[in-house]
Amino acid sequence: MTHLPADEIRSLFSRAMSDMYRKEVPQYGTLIELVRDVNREMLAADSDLRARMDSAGEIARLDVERHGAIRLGTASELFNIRRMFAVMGMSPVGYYDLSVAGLPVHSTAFRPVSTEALQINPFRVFTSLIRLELLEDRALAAEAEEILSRRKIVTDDCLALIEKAEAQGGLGASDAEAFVAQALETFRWHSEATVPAETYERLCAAHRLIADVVSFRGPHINHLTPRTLDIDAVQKQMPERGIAPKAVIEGPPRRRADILLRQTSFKALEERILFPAETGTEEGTHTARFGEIEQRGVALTPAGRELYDRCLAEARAAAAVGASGEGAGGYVAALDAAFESFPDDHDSLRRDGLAFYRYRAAAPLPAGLQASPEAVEQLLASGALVADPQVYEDFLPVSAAGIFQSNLGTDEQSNFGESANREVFEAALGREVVSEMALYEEIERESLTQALAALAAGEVTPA
Ligand code: OOG
Ligand code: NI
Repeated sequence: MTHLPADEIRSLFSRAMSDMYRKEVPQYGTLIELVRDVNREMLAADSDLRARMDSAGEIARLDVERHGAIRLGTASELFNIRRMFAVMGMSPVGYYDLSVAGLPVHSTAFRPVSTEALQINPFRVFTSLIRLELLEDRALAAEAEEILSRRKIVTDDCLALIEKAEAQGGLGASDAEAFVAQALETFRWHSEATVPAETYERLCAAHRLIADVVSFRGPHINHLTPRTLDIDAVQKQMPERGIAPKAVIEGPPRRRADILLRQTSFKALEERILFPAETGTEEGTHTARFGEIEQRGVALTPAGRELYDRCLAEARAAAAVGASGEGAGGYVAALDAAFESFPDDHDSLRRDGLAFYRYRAAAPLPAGLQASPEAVEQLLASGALVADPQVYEDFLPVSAAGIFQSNLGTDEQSNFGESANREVFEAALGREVVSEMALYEEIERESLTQALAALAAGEVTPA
């Protein structure tokens, strides 16, 4: 039997998710249109950018590129979600400890890992697991655990299809369609809480994230984020379309050679929900779902990341010192100043070993040059070899914490103490998380080997 490729199942799923979220949160549709308009203008105005993205195989993915986020309650939920995403060719990449930012969760990102799969559709889901063990109120933690033990977030039909996919190594077209429809159910919004208002209030008092997970039937998708080529332009135009963004853009400052990830969000909606009551239901409100945009730049090596973390810490410390009345402008100035020492062109980033690239053969080997690793600089200078920046496909814990905080509806800062626990997370997941650095490194190494072989053999892939 022929299987539908996992990459295609992922594309179907990400489209279905986007359609569902557009109906649930109309502002998301507005944001998608704004991002599409800005991207089109950018690509029309900058033919170099267009040509570069086109030959790197990155134009097609831009229009469909999204990431979403969900929050889970138990180890077995994480286990089954991992199996569900595997059917769509998505693996857990990276471990993010958010307890450092006062949040009772740890997370991973499910995403495709190969260059080809990323070019088809890089759909990612930032997935957090709440950590009831960090709650001081042990009785409440036990109550939350009991409530969670009663819910089933994956439908029986979906589980059956996951098992079938695991047994057969994939799904046929009609099974894949049924799987997508069933999987979507897991992420749907439910306006009926499963707990009485009084329980919800106590969960909120422990932490709003805990209430968001424990009080509902399933892990509603809480945002879907399109990728823009100019986040400053989108941020500026958001108010014109009736959307109010948070004050500062998370991540690195605006640069000529974009690095990592810049993100901004609009505040969570206050939504009407119904609590079960002794007689009938009782009305209340909950804030969980929001909108976000992002701009992605080049992935950094461990050395580049260390430099990034240092610059960011410097900017945050400087902005905190001079914070009185300066607002977002003060932070932006501090950020620009702190990143002055960070090289801002791709040749320097590459030569200094700060960022990851993907190599390709672009023109025949010039006479007198060897297709060897020692000749890389000359081959690049001659145009025979091209180094495309590898897009950063992952997330940033400090930025994620900022996004979480701005959307909890309060600026609550709990102190859970730093307590990463990757072993517990991986035990729940049922496998180890993939190292993102190892992935970028392998893509760089493999692409260079292949490009040199192509040059040596006289096979040049036309751009
Ligand atoms: C996830 C927040 C993190 C990002 O883009 O860094 C995130 C959440 O609120 O569940 O989505
Ligand atoms: Ni996000």
